[in-house]
Amino acid sequence: MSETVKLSLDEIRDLSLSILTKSGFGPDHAVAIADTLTTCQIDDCQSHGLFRLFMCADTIKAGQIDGHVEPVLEPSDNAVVRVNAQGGMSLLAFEKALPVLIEKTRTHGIAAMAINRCFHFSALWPEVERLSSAGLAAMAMVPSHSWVAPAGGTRGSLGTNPLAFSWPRRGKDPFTFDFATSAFARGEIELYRRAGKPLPEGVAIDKYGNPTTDPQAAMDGAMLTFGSYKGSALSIMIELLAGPLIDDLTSLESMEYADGAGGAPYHGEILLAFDPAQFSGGRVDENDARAERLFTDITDQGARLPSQRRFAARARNTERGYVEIAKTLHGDLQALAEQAQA
Ligand code: NDP
Ligand code: PYC
Repeated sequence: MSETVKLSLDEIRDLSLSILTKSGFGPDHAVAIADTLTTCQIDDCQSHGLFRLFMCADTIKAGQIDGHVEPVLEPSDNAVVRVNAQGGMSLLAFEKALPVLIEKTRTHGIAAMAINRCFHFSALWPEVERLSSAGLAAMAMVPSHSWVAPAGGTRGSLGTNPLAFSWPRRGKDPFTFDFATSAFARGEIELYRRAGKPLPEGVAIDKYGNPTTDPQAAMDGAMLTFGSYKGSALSIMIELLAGPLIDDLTSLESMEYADGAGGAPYHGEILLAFDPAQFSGGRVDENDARAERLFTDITDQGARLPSQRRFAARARNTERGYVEIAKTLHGDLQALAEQAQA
């Protein structure tokens, strides 16, 4: 980052709350969103921290979202928790359904949460880490807009479709990963465009199907999946599990629904949770130790576990009591706060 501005942890949350409420989100949604953005910014997740306030404000401006609507939990006597966001942001729906998912996972050993009819803009690791901090292993998946070409294709059919996983570790940070199945997240490409930096090779094609490193040409053309046909197949799986399986939209359908309006995509999300106590054949401690042996074997080679950078950022930023964000981003956020008020 070139020039930076220091914001205290309270300032991150206050700035988020102020922009969200002035933009038109009711207090419950504003708090759920501001808490997630603050959590992400403390971990130095630049593409899904404060930067995402622009997407939140654009979503309200596009006129499709209800900033005040209450999510509705559907009654269920099996291991599936369904929560209907009713056209609001996903995060409040997640908060409402989380205790039920934890309870059902402890009852059945495995349970799922389907969030339906939601606008979605956020990173998934804060959600799977809420489950791993309750001692459960968890996965989350979500489609987005059809910005991403399938392997061998020339136009967007798939979303950037993140996959997140978290595994609880006693007395330690969990093993967590969370990544887009596109080579780059859309938010990352937007950050490259803002910084005037070229993309690496292999991230996108332009609207004529030619490889490009120009972020704007990439956004006008199509993004590529990571790992060629492997990332492409994972991305299709996410479309299916977080789309038709749960009676919600694919990224193609989300793009059609938006009909050119800006803001966050509109679709569903699926989370799966596993209770190790019920899968471990009464040998939770031994099996935990075997998982730890694997982590040690990895780190002993000098390889790092995913999320180590994030946990280090969290420890550093929490200890010193502030985060650093780009001065240009801070200026743009202040302008957004003023516009939202006008
Ligand atoms: P990154 O490529 O930044 O990171 C992906 C994961 O890989 C992280 O867990 C990261 O850990 C880990 N990692 C990175 N480098 C290494 C390494 N050398 N060794 C081991 N692990 C490593 O993620 P993306 O840009 O793809 O995604 C960023 C965020 O965007 C995610 O949180 C995702 O949920 C969100 N997103 C949301 C979408 C939505 O529709 N809501 C769509 C797409 C993305 P670490 O953080 O410690 O570096
Ligand atoms: O970064 O790809 C992305 C993204 C899409 C929706 C929210 N973030």
